[in-house]
Amino acid sequence: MQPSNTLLQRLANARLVVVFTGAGVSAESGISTFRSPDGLWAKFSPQELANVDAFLRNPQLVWEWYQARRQAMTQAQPNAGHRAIAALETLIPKVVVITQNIDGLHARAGSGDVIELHGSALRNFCIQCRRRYDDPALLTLQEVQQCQCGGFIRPDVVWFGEMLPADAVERAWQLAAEATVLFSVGTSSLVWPAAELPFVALENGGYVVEINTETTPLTPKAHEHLPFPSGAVLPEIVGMLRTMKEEG
Ligand code: BV8
Ligand code: ZN
Repeated sequence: MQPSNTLLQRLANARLVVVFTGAGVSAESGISTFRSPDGLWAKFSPQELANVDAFLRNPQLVWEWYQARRQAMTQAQPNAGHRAIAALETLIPKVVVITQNIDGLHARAGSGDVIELHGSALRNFCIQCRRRYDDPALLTLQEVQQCQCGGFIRPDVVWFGEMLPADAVERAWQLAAEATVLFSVGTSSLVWPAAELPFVALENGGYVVEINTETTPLTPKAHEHLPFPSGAVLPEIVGMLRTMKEEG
């Protein structure tokens, strides 16, 4: 599982490291990914649930799906991979996490700069007047709730067919273009436009390292593919980088 000398050298001299993550980085926290055999989409297709038409057609069903997922997220703990990503901040001048995940685990692990490209399951808003409903008590109610205006209250996540938050997109694409090293961790690299980020880094001279137990459409283009669980390989990389820095 040895990270290459090239990677360690690049990290030792890096100004900016971007860590782009997907559901795989939370798998070792016990949170289901989307495409694994027992994954979320094995039971339901995204078309049925993670889109606004599904919500309007059956708000209670979609609300219950998110309540079940949020329950798992709030009960889960950040894993060694999340913590290693947070520890990178002590070794590299600037580290930014750009995540597709909605579980909030990077922030809970201590990462100080997290861009949530697809929103957060820990926040809600009214589908009609867009009023925010961030009261944590809402996350435990099994019945979908209605706003005073009569609109249904929905999770603050980006559904299929919806635009990503413009400010998050602008900053994420800028950072990917400036990154000395971009890690792509635990993502199938299939959902766009997020999946474009590693290619933005590649086009701008960034060193792209994919950490994924499987291969993905990014694998052939990445500089390195580390086919190991993120919770094992990230602590290894951070440990070796720390030793390098201490030895000067
Ligand atoms: C938009 C939030 C339009 C909600 C999510 C045809 C071609 C190209 C694009 C499209 C197309 N048809 C439609 C589109 C667009 C569509 C899209 O990309 N569809 C895909 C399915 C083809 N995209 C959209 O709709 C986006 N919006 O395009 O807007 C528009 C344009 C203009 C104007 C108006 C509108 C919005 C997409 C966002 C959807 N929301 N999530 C929620 O979570 O409920 S998507 C969701 O799935 C994630 O956020 C993530 O982005 C995506 C992929 O999941 P991953 O995170 O990668 O997880 P996955 O399970 O797939 O993979 C896990 C990986 O980890 C695996 O590879 C596994 O091997 C690995 N792994 C597992 N364990 C470990 C591990 N690796 C390391 N260690 C381990 N331990
Ligand atoms: Zn409302």
